[in-house]
Amino acid sequence: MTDLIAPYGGELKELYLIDSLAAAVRAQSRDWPSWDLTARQMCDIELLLNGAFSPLGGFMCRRDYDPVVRDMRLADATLWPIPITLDVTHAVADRLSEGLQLALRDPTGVLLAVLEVKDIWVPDRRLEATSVFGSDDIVHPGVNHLLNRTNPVYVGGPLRGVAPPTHYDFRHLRDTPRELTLRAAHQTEANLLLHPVVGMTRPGDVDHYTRVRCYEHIYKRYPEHTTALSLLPLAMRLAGPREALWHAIIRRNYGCSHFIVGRDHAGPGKDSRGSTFYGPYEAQELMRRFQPELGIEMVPFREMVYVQDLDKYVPVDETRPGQTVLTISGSELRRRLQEGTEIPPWFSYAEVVEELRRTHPPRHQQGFTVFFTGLSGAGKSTLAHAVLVRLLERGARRVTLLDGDIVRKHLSSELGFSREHRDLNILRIGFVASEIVKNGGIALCAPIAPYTETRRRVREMVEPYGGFIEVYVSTPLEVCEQRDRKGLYSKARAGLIKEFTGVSDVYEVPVSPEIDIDTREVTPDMAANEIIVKLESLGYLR
Ligand code: PPS
Repeated sequence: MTDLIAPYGGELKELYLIDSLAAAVRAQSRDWPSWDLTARQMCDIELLLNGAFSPLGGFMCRRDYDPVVRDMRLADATLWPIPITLDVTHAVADRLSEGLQLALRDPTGVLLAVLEVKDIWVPDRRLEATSVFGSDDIVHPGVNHLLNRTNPVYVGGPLRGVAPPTHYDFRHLRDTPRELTLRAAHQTEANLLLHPVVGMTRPGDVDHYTRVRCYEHIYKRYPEHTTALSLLPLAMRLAGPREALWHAIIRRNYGCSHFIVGRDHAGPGKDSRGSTFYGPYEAQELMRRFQPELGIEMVPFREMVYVQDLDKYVPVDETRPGQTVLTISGSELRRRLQEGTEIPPWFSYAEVVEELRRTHPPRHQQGFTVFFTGLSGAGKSTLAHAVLVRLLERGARRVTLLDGDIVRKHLSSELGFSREHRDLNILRIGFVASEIVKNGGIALCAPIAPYTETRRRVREMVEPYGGFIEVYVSTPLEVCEQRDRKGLYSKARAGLIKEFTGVSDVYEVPVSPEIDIDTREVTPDMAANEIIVKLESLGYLR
């Protein structure tokens, strides 16, 4: 036991109350304000409560948050690169004051922990983005989450844990830092930990069920008793170099002595100008600089490539001129999976490829959404119906039409046309469409959907499960107004309808829709054809 690695900060900060106190807190919590944790916060709280985020004892207050954002240091100067904060709405924050207890519940209402409120503030999230991520480009998933998804008010204070979040999946692979360190101590030969992140990873990533099944296959390839596999319910921020330091601290808390850092650790992909956010080995450089303070040794990995002549993988800078070097990038792999084309045996184990193929059927077996957007009277419903009929004529696919009017009757009957209500309406449509697509169906949606950001969110809800084809029905306002089939434009002009899109409310024109159709120029039949041809060329129909 003596060679166990000490937790970061010297002591494992497990924040759970003993059972009798937890029961008492649960009873008292009835009268306390309450907050239902978001998916991100569910991950953070699990790792705060089980000690993986030691030495943190709760969600950060400003005195820690400010120096962490600025200099990667807590108030007591301990190195800590990522803010761990609890973001809430103004409505909840207004009910809080210093010294109050805030009950933190999972999405089903189960009490997980209590936060003693010490600090409430509205952070400068743009400043946080530029400091932590080095950018405020919303193509960066971490920046996007921070600027568009994070609630406006932060609440800080120490936590007392009542119950750990419940997981029903892969229970045999979930360990707390204490359990994992003890296991390592008993199995002294075990020297490699496979520790995949299963909380929140990059949007569009392979889902965690598939990834864990792949890891289970890989794990079996290691000599027995040398390797452990355990899942880490972490919500990644994709902050590249800063994230590498954070992951190192967490791994140290799980008892690791060494930590492998690759070429682009926790990289967020390309920015909106097509360049990478961080330098190729920037994470390794930062790790090297702070290694003594982190107390965990980095094992740097260079980019590996397959050399055909040698039939083995070598670091890219050790290849010689004349050798045949083969690589398959992430996007190339996705392309091959989508098209059902070959994935060579040197790339991965057959059982892993098989696993990936099962969850990545070729596009013509995937579901997809055709999302029509445009002004009232632009022709969205007419086009959606024309496409519906084409798809039904072909047969073999299940199609659902979520027309604006139908949705407002059945799903959104209580909603009006304020920005907030329109957003709710569109997000409901997005939710239903994503469920349809997840199950291999086709969803045709035809709301006005006037806001770019909301349309983007719907795309993000659908794309993990299948295709998303945005059709901008670009019939100009004058023409829609002239047609005025429902007489709404004239009412809007007369001030009888408030917030009418195009007249007294904005319509943000799509910047890069997959298809743009102006109904002045084509008949509904021709337009439906164009859409069907596009779907065929993308591989969703054949
Ligand atoms: S939104 O913005 O996407 O939530 O709108 P949507 O659900 O598609 O509903 C649009 C239809 O509602 C009628 N209508 C209005 N439209 C825009 N602005 C205001 N204020 C409004 N009030 C009622 C209108 O008939 C729209 O139907 P379409 O089929 O688009 O013409």
